[in-house]
Amino acid sequence: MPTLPDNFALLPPELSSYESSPVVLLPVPFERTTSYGKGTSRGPAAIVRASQSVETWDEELGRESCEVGIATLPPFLPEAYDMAEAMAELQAECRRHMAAGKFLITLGGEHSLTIAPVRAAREVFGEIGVVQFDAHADLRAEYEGTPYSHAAVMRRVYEDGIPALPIGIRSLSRPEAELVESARMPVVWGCDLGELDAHLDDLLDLLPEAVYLTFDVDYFDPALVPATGTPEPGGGQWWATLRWLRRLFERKRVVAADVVELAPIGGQPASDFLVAKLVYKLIGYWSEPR
Ligand SMILES: [Mn+2]
Repeated sequence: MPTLPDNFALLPPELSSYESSPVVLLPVPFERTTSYGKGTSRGPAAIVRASQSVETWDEELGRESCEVGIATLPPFLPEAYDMAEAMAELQAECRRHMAAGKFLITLGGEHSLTIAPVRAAREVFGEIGVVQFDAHADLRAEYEGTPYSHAAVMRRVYEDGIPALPIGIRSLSRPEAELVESARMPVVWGCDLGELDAHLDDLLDLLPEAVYLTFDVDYFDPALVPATGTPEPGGGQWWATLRWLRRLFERKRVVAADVVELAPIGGQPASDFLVAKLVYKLIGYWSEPR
């Protein structure tokens, strides 16, 4: 069987070269601190593979979003064993592409990696906020001995002084709940997603103009995305989520994004396909005229 190019959506060279593409995908098959189900290291390859079956015509936007140009980089894995050093390596890699003017979408990998592109984005774009789609608050001071755990990533963002809007949260510990309360974080709980249309604009107004989007795919209901390490019932649905994402890209300058925590299940391609289509939708919304 001929091997497929490792290229998102099987785009021809004129639509996927690094030089000519404003959108750059960075696969980061990074998995070190996952605590329950494993397999996020196989996420990026599954997303790229599934993307090769996604229709490039977007019927909602009435165009082929890929015509903007989408480059897929080779997978990047930090070499350092130490988590702080590994994240610094990834941060430097992300900063390079952001500073080159690219819209960088990092494909995880586990959620711990998000701190690297967030810090890179702040270096390059200055004041930013973070919009977090997630089932879990990820606000632990540390988890299983490391402050760089996937379960602590938004705590690092918080301690960096970066405001966040967490959406879809339905799993957290008592200390995390107490931090949400004391820091008055504007959390959109999973059970309140049904009312988000009425509040999203007001919530986005709380953030700076430049926003980093981190999308943990366990945000979705596990009926839609079972292929993730720590699935939680009662998550987001497809069409409503796309509506909120489109609004986010209309209202804010989304400077970079990541899509993390897909842990593919062999023989069940639905999750992989959904996540690939989600990435394509982000590119479509990003490239809409504002
Ligand atoms: Mn998460």
